[in-house]
Amino acid sequence: MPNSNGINRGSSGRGGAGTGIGAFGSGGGKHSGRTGTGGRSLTVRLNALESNEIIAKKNKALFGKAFVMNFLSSPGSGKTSLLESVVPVLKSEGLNIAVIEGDVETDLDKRRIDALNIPAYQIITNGTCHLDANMVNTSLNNLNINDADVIFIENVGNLVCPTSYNLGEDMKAVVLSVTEGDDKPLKYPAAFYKSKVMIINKTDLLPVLDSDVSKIKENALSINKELVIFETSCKRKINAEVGQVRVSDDTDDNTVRQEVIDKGILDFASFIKEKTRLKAAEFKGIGGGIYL
Ligand SMILES: Nc1nc2c(ncn2[C@@H]2O[C@H](COP(=O)(O)OP(=O)(O)OP(=O)(O)O)[C@@H](O)[C@H]2O)c(=O)[nH]1
Ligand SMILES: [Mg+2]
Repeated sequence: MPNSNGINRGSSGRGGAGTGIGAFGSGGGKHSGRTGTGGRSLTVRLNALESNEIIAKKNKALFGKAFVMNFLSSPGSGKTSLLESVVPVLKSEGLNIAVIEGDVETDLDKRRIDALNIPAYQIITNGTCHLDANMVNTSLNNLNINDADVIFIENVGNLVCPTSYNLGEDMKAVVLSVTEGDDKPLKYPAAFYKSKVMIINKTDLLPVLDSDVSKIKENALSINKELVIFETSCKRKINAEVGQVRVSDDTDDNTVRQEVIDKGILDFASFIKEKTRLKAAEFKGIGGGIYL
């Protein structure tokens, strides 16, 4: 029922930082298993999330030394564009990268990643609004991650449902483009609460928008004060710096080329590189718990 402010909160409401249920609740959509009413549907959903946790742990073990980042965002904020921008920079650092793409329909995003000459696998969810651990587990039968230092998972474009599902990743990263409005962290808090990183994308469009980056940050940090924030443009070089990229098709050709690159992309690449180093050290048992 609506409260005195006219706000009708779902039954889950806000809770702690658990594995899904209770941590800002979760959305509807094809995942919710509402086959019954009241207690029965909640039981079905709890069982589904418990099973998901078990498979997520298996995925984490299978990922091995690779640092794994799970991208969340609404459709079109620039997740694939961000990968297209950051992967060549990471390749120039000698890192091996693999990508798992999640979409409701089509392999269009995978085809864009194929152009980067790195291993990629497309999960088509057939209408389901999020990836779950089992889908990712199955994808690992078809994707060679043996050499991977970094694995990016691009979740289905949706700021609600994917937040409930641990895929075995090391961290979630939420991408918010400036065209979406500065109120989105407040309206979709789970995505910001559960992420360690926020990427504010499409900053090249700021001159023609009334969006306020400082307000986006303030709202996001009010949900999660630990968020590490990057401001990026995948289309124009904002605060450009000279960096290096590797684009050769030949896996034995490590030639790098100097390019002018958006500073936010370079900063984000440095963050990934450092996390990858820490994850590998942790995996070898010399990290002393610094990573997690
Ligand atoms: N101006 C501008 N456009 C961008 C930027 N990043 C992405 N775009 C454009 O935004 C549109 C969507 O980008 P995608 O990378 O496909 O977004 P996505 O989040 O992967 O989309 P879904 O996978 O469908 O959820 C495309 O037309 C991109 O060219 C940016 O930094 N600036
Ligand atoms: Mg995409």
